[in-house]
Amino acid sequence: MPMQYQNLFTRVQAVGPAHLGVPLPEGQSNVPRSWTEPWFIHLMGRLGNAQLGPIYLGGLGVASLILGTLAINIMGFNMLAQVNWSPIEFVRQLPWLALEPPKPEYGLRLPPMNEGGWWLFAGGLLTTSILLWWARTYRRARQLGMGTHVAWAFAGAIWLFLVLGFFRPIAMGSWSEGVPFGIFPHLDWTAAFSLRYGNLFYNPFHALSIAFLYGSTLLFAMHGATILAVSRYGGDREIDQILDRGTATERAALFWRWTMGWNATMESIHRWAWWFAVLCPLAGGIGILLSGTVVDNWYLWSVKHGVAPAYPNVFGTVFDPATLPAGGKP
Ligand code: 07D
Ligand code: 07D
Repeated sequence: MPMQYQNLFTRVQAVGPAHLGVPLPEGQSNVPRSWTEPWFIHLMGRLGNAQLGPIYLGGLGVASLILGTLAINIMGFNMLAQVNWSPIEFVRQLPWLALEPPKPEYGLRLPPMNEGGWWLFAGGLLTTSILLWWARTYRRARQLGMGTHVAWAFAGAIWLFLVLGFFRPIAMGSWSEGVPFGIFPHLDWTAAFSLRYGNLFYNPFHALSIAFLYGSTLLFAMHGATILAVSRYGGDREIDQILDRGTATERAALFWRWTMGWNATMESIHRWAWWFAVLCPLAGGIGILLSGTVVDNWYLWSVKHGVAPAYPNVFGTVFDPATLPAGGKP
């Protein structure tokens, strides 16, 4: 059979009049109509919908964008200062530059601006910006009479973000526990965190988080592929297929019963997707919050609970190096 109509890249673009959506009540948008007159870009249509706009810019959106831009600018200017205000060096070294949190000495106190103050300030602005954007997703969904599932999924990611930079540093009593802003520096922090707490692989919540991350890609692949495979029967019109099941849904369901004996439904697959995606940062955040507060060394914790075997006793008793005095023996 030739590779006919596999529908991986093709996208039918039916061009019609702009879809303006529902009218908004008086005072609901501060955007002049002329700004939001939709336009069409063919290339955008290859990825999604060709129609751009109308975009809603309410108070929450504007405030979020302003604070977010300020935060990114503070990070950028701190990095620029570190390379002596040379734009060329800034671009060249950008992946390695960082705005670091304060030193441990400062605890949760306000440090001088150049010793972590800017980190705290930028972090506060970024957090406020993200929370305002969350409120925007909530309010826009309500305005459209939708459920608030997107907002609550976003809240899952925000939970992990807040654990990393806010809740855990507070629980540990020091802003120095926070993550630096920077492309590779935040990866160095991640690797160091794992080492400091005795290898994060032995943290069961990290494992759960990974299972949901991998599960999300598996479900996404299965769902995306299934719907594309029945789009020739209208399977991509998912709502029609839930309400009036038709031939596409029947086939898709039968395919999975044939291949694995069981099938999700047109509705339940989206519940699976939502829960897998949300549980990834939710479980992860729990795992991070427990590190250093409740558990100091995940490897020794695992040995103690019979999850991991102890190394053979060739070097005598194993101590958690973090509990030893600097460079000393127990
Ligand atoms: C594809 C949606 C679009 C979003 C994008 C990210 C910024 C940052 C700021 C230069 C899937 C936009 C990026 C606005 C620019 C400055 C100062 C989402 C998509 C394209 N990480 N992380 C990345 C963040 C943490 C880890 C990339 C943010 C934890 C590892 C990008 C946060 C830990 C790897 C990035 C955050 C961690 C990355 C690609 C916040 C543990 C990679 C992200 C706010 C969870 C990968 C060089 C992506 C990489 C990567 C952003 C937190 C680990 C720069 C904003 C502290 C191991 N992270 N990250 O595609 O290539 O996301 O790094 O919490 O390998 Mg990270
Ligand atoms: C970061 C949520 C916050 C993001 C928000 C977005 C903007 C930008 C701009 C749109 C991602 C804000 C957005 C500001 C807007 C634009 C343009 C979500 C975030 C609010 N790990 N690990 C995880 C694996 C190891 C470590 C999770 C795998 C090592 C640490 C995930 C491996 C060490 C942490 C995961 C592996 C280590 C994690 C992240 C393999 C390093 C965390 C889930 C195969 C040597 C985080 C409990 C997520 C966590 C985390 C995967 C290995 C360290 C499942 C596959 C052993 C410190 N790791 N990891 O959704 O929750 O992140 O851990 O080796 O903190 Mg890990």
